[in-house]
Amino acid sequence: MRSHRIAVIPGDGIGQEVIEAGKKVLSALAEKSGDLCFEFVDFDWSSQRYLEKGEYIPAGGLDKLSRFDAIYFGAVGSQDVPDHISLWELRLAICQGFDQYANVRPARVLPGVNSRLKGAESIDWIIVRENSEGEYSGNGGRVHQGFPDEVGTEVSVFTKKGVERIHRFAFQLAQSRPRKQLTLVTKSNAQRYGMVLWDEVFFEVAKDYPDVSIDRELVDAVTTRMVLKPETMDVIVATNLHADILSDLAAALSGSLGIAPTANLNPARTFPSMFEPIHGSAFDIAGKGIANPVGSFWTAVMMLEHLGESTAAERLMAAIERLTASGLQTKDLGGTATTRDVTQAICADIERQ
Ligand code: GGG
Repeated sequence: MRSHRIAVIPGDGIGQEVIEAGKKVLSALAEKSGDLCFEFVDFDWSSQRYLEKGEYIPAGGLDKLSRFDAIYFGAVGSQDVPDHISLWELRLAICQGFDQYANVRPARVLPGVNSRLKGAESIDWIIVRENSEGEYSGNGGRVHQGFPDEVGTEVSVFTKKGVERIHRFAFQLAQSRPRKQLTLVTKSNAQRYGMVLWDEVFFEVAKDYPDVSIDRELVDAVTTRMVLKPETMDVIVATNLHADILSDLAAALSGSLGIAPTANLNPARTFPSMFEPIHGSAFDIAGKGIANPVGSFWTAVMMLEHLGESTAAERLMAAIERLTASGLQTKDLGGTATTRDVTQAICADIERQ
């Protein structure tokens, strides 16, 4: 029996609902396989906890988390806590604390899903988001607060080490795909220091991967290319902020933010990696039972792949595709199904296979 210890952090809003659904699906998969099991340990780290106890992660929390095989995360964000506190105290504390520098975001139109974009069937991208530095370095400050000459700075930091490792990761990922194509996203026309280093290191690393075809696109231009020529891209590497924005666009073009998954990888495996749907806490629909759990199921597929459970990952992905093809879809995809309907359907499918 292969057993995996999974730390579960549902977090805020619909994170609670979709991660509960994901656990059910993973348990159904384990039960069906007979030789696989998951030990889920729940953590109540959330904005609710912050409001009650003044902290998202308790003392020693990251140390405890470091002993798990993977982390299954929901969402963070609350109307009652400023966003810069919730994001930095929970999601970024884990991503940066565990050096999960490679954030991987696939985008594809699943069977039966309608995109508003003509030609969207050709979307088959993986966006690689630098996940440890850049615009999210936390380097800045505020002085003269409350006075007319108040100043706020937010300084992006690009280190050669940080840039090289994410480009290398993106090249290796592109190399593993049939089209072997990698697009560098940049803004080095306007930002002439960090972004120029970002570009220079990319072209240096490219020499080690001659079989990968490359191109370079400014971040503003790449948005139009994603809409007008989606078939021309494969793997896309972008900075922390640029990739965050582009992946929301990619998810919307693929049908809905509700289906998009993410892996926050520590490729060296010195710490556990963290898997989460791209969407946030969506408090406008939280508690209504209508959130789309497909993003958390696809996220579970990425977690299974990372855990070396490729057969289970393929089985789950096939079940997700049968589900979307069946037309049983939540409101974000134009349907009327609830989170529970979709979860029950996929568990039943896994049981039948
Ligand atoms: N599951 C993703 C999530 O909760 N995201 C919250 C968020 O605000 N993310 C912004 C970011 O990571 O840049």
